[in-house]
Formats: sequence, C-alpha cells, structure tokens
Amino acid sequence: MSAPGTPIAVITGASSGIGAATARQLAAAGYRVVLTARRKDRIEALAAEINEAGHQATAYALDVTDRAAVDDFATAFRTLAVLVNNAGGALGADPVATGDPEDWRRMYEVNVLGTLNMTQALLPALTASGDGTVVVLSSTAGHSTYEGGAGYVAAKNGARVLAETLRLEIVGTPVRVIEIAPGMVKTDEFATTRFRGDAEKAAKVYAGVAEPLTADDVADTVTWACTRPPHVNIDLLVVRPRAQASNTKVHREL
Ligand code: 8X3
Repeated sequence: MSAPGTPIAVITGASSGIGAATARQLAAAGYRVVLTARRKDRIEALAAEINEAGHQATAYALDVTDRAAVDDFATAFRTLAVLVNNAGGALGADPVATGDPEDWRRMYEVNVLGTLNMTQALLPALTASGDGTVVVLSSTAGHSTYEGGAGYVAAKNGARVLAETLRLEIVGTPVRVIEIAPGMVKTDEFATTRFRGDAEKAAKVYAGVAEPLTADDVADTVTWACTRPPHVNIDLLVVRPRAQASNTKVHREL
C-alpha cells in the first residue's frame, strides 16, 4: 500500500538500461514507481529489489505498441504524477539505400506510436493530478543525423516533435512536457539490440571512448527534471559524455 498522497510515476521500458535506472532513482526520490515492459520477469525482479530497499514499486507487463493493452492499463490510474516514455531503441545502422523498411516501421512503432499511445491514454490522469509531468526520452539522434542512422534518427525526430507539439497544445493545463535527449550511453542492450546480438559491432560503438554516459547518468537528469517545482518546465535537456562533441565528433583513444 502506498501512503496517501505518494506521487506515482509510470516508466516504460523499465526492464533494463535507462528505464530501470530511472525506476530506481525515482523510487528513491519518493515516487511509487510502476514499471512497465514486455519482459515480466525482469520488471518483477526489479520491483522486488526496489521494495526490498524500502521504496515502493509494482510491475505491469505491457507492450506500448498494443493500444488496447495500454488503454486497459490506463484505467488503473485516476491520477498520475509522472509518465516517463522511455521504451524505444534502434534497429540496424544501414544506409538509406539498403536499410530494411521493416526495421524503420518497427522503430517508428515503438519510439513514436508507443509514446503516443501511453501519452494519450494517461493524459487525463496526469491532468487530474493537478501537477503532471510527461517525460519523453528522445535522443541526440532526434536533433541531428549521421550516416547509417536515418531510420532511428527519423523515429527519434518523431518523438521529439510529439513532445514539442504536445507542449504547445496543452499549455494552460497543469501538465509539463520534458524532453531528455541523451547522446552516447553505454547500456547492456542498446547497441547489442541495434546490431542484433553482434557483440563485436556493438563494442565498436564505444571503442576508445573513455567514459560514455551510463544509464544512471541519464536517470539522474530525468529525476532532476521531474523534481523541479511544478512551474519549472525543463523543455529540453541534451546530455552527452564529455568525449562526444556531436553525433559525428567523438574522441577515441585507440
Ligand atoms: C542513442 C544515440 O548516437 O546512437 O540514442 O544515435 S546514437
């Protein structure tokens, strides 16, 4: 049971990486966290870990691209303080000339339509809270392109535009919209998923980079932005490792 008045935060893609780190940090900051992801075993284990640490967490298996399931999930919330749209990712790093349209479709579905589904379904509860926060984890890929990135860059541009447009449309309501755009983050799964389990290709992404960002570094920015006073809207926060000056300018010691 959560204490009355404990603010609730829903985090998508909470089974690993930035989502899992955000769940841990928001729980430590006093939110009752609701972890969602497709992989039930992972989020249940994480919820147990968070509860054992003396915080409050529950797990709910959910595919953000399944609108009916998202709508069903949303019925559980009369009010909601925070929605962190983190579920997403990259598939492939092929040139436009040879990229797989199926990868592009899937990336659009998860990164853009997943965010749209969750945001539409939970906006009434976020508004009803009197001080709601929508966070969109975009990427520096949503702000400038790079060779081999077009499918992912296009999808992350979609997520960025969703956040920017929503902020315009709901101004005057008690909901703020925060976009966090991370650059190079070394997580267990991002590059491995992108290269379909090819560990060598995945390792090359971070080769020679002294300190790529960690999932915790990004979760720290999410938690900071969410815990500002409600009238403070961090519209956009771009965060990169010091060794990355742009998407195409990375210092590597090889
Ligand atoms: C991840 C950043 O540079 O791999 O969102 O596109 S990048």
